[in-house]
Amino acid sequence: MASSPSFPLLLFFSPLILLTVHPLHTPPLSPDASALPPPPPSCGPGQSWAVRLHARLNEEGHDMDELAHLVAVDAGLENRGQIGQLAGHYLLCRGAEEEGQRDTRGASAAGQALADHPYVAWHSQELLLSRSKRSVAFNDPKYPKQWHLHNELRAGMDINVTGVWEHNITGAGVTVVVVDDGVQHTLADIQPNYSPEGSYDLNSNDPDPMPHPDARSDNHHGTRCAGEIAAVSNNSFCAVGVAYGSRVAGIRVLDGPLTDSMEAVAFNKHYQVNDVYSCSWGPDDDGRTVDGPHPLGKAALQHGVIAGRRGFGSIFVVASGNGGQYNDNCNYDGYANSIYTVTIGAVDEYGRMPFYAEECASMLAVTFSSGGRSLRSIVTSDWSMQDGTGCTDAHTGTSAAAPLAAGMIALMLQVRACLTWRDVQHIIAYTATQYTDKLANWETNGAGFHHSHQHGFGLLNAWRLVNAAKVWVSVPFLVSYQSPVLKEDRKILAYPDQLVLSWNVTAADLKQSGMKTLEHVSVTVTMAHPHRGNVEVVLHCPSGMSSLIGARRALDSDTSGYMDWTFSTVRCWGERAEGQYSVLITDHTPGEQSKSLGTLNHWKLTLYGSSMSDEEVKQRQSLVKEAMGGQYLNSSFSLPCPPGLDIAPEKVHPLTSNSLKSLLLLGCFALFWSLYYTMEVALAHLDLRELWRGRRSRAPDGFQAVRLEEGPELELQRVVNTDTKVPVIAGDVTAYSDSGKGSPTDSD
Ligand SMILES: [Ca+2]
Ligand SMILES: [Ca+2]
Ligand SMILES: [Ca+2]
Ligand SMILES: [Ca+2]
Repeated sequence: MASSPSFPLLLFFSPLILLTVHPLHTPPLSPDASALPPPPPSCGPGQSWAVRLHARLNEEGHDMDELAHLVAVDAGLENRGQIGQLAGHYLLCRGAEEEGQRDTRGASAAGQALADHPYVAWHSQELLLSRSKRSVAFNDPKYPKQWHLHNELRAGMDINVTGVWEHNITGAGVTVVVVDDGVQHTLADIQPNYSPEGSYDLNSNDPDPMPHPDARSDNHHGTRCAGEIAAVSNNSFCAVGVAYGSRVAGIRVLDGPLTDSMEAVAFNKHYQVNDVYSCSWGPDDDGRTVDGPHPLGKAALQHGVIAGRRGFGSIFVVASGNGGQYNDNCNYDGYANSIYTVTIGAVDEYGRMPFYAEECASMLAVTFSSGGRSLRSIVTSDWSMQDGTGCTDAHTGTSAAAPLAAGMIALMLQVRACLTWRDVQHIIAYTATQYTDKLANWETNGAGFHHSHQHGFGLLNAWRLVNAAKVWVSVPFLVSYQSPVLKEDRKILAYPDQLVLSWNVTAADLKQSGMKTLEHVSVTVTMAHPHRGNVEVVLHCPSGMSSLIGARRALDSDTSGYMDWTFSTVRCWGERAEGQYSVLITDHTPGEQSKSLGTLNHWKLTLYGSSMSDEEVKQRQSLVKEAMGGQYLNSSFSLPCPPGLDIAPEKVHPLTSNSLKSLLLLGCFALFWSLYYTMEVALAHLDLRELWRGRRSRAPDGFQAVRLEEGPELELQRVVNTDTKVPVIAGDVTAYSDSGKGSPTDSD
């Protein structure tokens, strides 16, 4: 604090320093600029007067600066020059020589002199104005540590959300559901925002997704994700969620054996209540698994985007996976590959790709999470069971990234509730930001979108997402084009040679669907190879944009090749659909340059897109760019929203084993009761009544037993017998292992 006494002095003299230094260091731009030094902004509280000179003086041809000087001298003040761009307005200050002798008498004398002065039309002694920065301040003790919301250390390395909150956009009216190992909804940071209507427990088949204590004390995962999304603000407890005004629900499904049918139920659970499904889990990230949703899960994802959210479509957010250290790649993860999901990867607090992060061609965007040992992790809620305290600063992995994206999508849906599931993906592609990271191989596609396998379209930016959402008109409906299954039975050539497959999509091919521009492009392949991790598959779109859809994976020594595995890419987003597509397949098996070890049996190409022309893509790009100033958020601007479909209430499936049992019991009970009642009426006048009363007294017990069997809600039971696992949709299901417990995508 040694410098503190000199600080006010420095401030005081700074105008004089400016006055003398300025001409020396800045060559005058014009004679005018050199004549008048810039006026200092202020001369201390209560020590300045703003005056306006009579306009007629100017009209009479007087030099206003000179007159202002005369006025200042008459009032015992100093002229500090014209105020900004206001002609005839001057700032007059009490002189430096009066420092230390200032008193109110001197001040009032100056005021009186100005009041009496013939040149002065108006004057005012300036008072300090109380103005607060429009920055959000919370009393939550861990908010200062939530760098992903406001990174003071590294500018730009946060989700840029505070400006959105200042516009009172906090996710109000939107429900995000965390599909995970439960949500401890009794926590102070969760309870006020908890949505029991959107919640369910599929592991215990009851409506309450409360996590269960477990041997490893790790069923904290869902609660941590829920806190990132909707932790309550300003409650003096722990942290703040990205969408702290949204509601958060929980579907408990990861704490026990997971089946395809359970997954299917989870993806559509309460889908008129839940808007966004946050899924921070997926197949094993071991660098050799090729798996994704099975037939029922796939059907449920598809049904969710058609019927969820009154037909606008459920938004499924999935984490790209944590297998980075095993060379894993999210193109081998069917949840990430799916066109129905928003695939989100992670970057650390520097924006760099962390060791655990997976990359792929279907990555839509990235957001923040943990990094190396010395880097900060995500501060969020925690369960308070077992070792938990209700608050943690150690949430990690792509698990922590996906909920941040889900929260940002909730903010978008508040400003525009009728965004479809595809609008959300489009807006992410249009607004995610590109930046420098040495691991990112950015490429700009034919429609002007930048994409990297590591960072998708870039870093999610809440401000940009919400401003674009505000002006976004829904894209035309989804259309697709599928090539025939192309039988090849060709040898996969060894590096540096390659097997080249191509398919030309003509204008006539697209005429029926009306597709003009692309969204996802998928390639489904069946190939035989003794070590499939050595095979590399690259797709070239007509523009020449390349996607590494099948990356090499050193640990994947599987000998069965691929059975109808669908790889997908978002890298041709917005490009023209028409033209020639090529698939380049290379065998990188070391030392086998001369041999052909594998065979490509057959493949097909699927294009997804819409009738949007490339002109319209450009128009939307400039509209989004134009909206980034925030002018639409500031104004009362709003686009009309269609009402959405009237979707029938969720079907309760009557023919599950549990419900059949209940029905049977209910039937038996009804039969018994009617028999009893008939007999009682018949025997009413007989003396045997006492005997029957004895039986009747047990009836309430019987009744209660039936009530318990009925339960509060009949659920689709998980199918235990695998023989009954009938695919409800035909077609491409990859060779899959029996689904075990999905792995939460923590990095630890
Ligand atoms: Ca429960
Ligand atoms: Ca809080
Ligand atoms: Ca993975
Ligand atoms: Ca996806």
